[in-house]
Amino acid sequence: MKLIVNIPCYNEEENLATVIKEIPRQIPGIDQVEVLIYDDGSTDRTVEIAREAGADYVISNKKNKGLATTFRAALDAAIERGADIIVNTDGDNHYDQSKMPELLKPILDKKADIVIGSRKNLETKNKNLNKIGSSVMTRWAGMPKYDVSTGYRAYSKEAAMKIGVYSLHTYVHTTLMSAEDLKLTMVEVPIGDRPVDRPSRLIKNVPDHIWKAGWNIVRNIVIFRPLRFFGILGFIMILPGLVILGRFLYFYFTQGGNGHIQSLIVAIMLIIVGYINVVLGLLGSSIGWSRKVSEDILYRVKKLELDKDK
Ligand SMILES: Nc1nc2c(ncn2[C@@H]2O[C@H](COP(=O)(O)OP(=O)(O)OP(=O)(O)O)[C@@H](O)[C@H]2O)c(=O)[nH]1
Ligand SMILES: [Mg+2]
Repeated sequence: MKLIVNIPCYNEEENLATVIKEIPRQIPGIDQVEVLIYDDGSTDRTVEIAREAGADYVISNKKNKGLATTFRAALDAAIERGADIIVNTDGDNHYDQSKMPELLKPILDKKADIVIGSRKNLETKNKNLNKIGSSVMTRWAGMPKYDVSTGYRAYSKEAAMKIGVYSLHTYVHTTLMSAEDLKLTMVEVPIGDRPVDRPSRLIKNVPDHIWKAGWNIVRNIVIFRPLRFFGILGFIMILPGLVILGRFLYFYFTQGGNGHIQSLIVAIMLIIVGYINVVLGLLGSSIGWSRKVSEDILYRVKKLELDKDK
């Protein structure tokens, strides 16, 4: 059983050595632990520090491609290098690497496909943003109430091969929605986190992050729950449209058909736009089925490639 610990990095020269050295190399149930650094075009000494601190693999992008894109590439790179389980952690020393055995246990016990390291009871830097993200994901995406923003997670090889990353910003929300869509089993375990005072590499400023992450969550709700999203919007318009139309018809038949033409126009507009939303939901749902087929084909191709290399 081989574990590969992935660390996506963008300018992490300050803390990366501490993180790599804290990763336990002996873990019960695991025969081999390796560390893979995916450097995303860092302009500081991240690559040299990674090598000096004992990383087994260092892969570099020529230029910065963003966390979500690099995360998917890092999962594939770990699978190609023979990982049976992949743990993702961050390069800023935010997470306690000694909690790794607890993070792995549910996968080793075959009780989970993905284990989420939860900071629920702890003080985190972006606590309020995380709470908002979590509540949107619970209410609108129908997700259980996880710590949705944590990067400290373990993935079984099968889960890592299957999950989709439908984002260009952060991978944390899209991967959970994809896992839920794929009916993978997710388990949360409490992990420690440490305060980090270096500026975030991901969050340029809070409004920019709310815009990018918020838009990303909405887009993923449209991808994974189109009928729910457009259906609710549609009915929010169709129902008042019908009430207003009923009122118009009442006056039409009781008061001889004069007046109230504005309410007729509003009612018809609401009903038409609402109907378009329901149709969009149905179309989105059909597109969702072809996405599932494409994901399944991609998974089978990856499996064939792996078997060929054996
Ligand atoms: N590959 C890649 N990694 C990045 C990028 N931006 C940030 N990272 C890495 O992703 C991880 C998380 O980034 P952070 O800067 O710690 O994000 P944060 O705002 O602290 O968010 P949390 O750690 O989740 O609280 C770190 O290991 C970063 O080095 C990027 O553009 N590309
Ligand atoms: Mg961080």
